[in-house]
Order: sequence, then structure tokens, then C-alpha cells
Amino acid sequence: MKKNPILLLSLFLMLILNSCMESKEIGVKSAWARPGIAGNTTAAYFLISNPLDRADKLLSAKSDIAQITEIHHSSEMNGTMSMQEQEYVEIPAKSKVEFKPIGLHVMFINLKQDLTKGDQFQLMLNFENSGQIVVNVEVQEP
Ligand SMILES: [Cu+2]
Repeated sequence: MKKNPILLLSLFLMLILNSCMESKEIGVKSAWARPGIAGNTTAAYFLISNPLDRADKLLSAKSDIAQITEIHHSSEMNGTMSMQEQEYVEIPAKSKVEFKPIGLHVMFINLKQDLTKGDQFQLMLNFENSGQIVVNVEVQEP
């Protein structure tokens, strides 16, 4: 039987395409933020998944909606909430890190505008290895 070079070529291309589509990267999903009032603060939450074999670090966050955007961790002790700014957040290999109302969050300080339910804005997350990932955040009631 004669081999069909075009068929072989297209099979080869399909293989390449497939491996590209399976290329894994850090993903951020389910991003939401609480409503807020201009001049006040609010926070955003999301899920970071790292399917890669190596760890990464979230180094910083940036947005246009507030004067200051920081990465915080909040905890509750004896009924009192406290939070600390984080220098970075470790994202271990093959794991998920959840930013949630008690725990890690991105804090927006001195909002430049009101944020009401249904509003959307962009949040830039800067990772050590993965570079910048732009996340669409939707404002929701908690
Ligand atoms: Cu905070």
C-alpha cells in the first residue's frame, strides 16, 4: 500500500496541535469581589490552580480601581479579625490555592469608584514564573 504523504502530514500536524492544547499553565477562576464605596476598601477572591510540576509564586496584584492593591491574609482569633500584607503567596506544584473571605485575599485600598453588584473590573496578578495573568473580576454580594 502506498503511503499518503498528505495524510501523514495532517496526522503529524494534529499531534503537534494536540500537544499544544494540552500545554498546562497556571489558571485563575471564579474571581469575585465585594461591593464597595469610593474612598473605602474592598477585597477580591478567586481560585488559583497550578497543574505544573513546579511551584510558582504570586508576587503582586495590580488594578485601576483603587489607589493601592495588596495581597493580604486574614485570620480570626477569639472573635477578632486581623490581616497581614503578604510579601508573596507560594503556589505549590500540582495544587490549588483558594483566596476566600477568611484567609488569602486581594485588598483594594482607597477605591477610586463605587463598585456595585454586576460591575466588572480587571485584576493583574503577577507571578514569578508565569508572568502576568489578567483576571476578570465580577462584583457580587457575599
Ligand atoms: Cu485585607
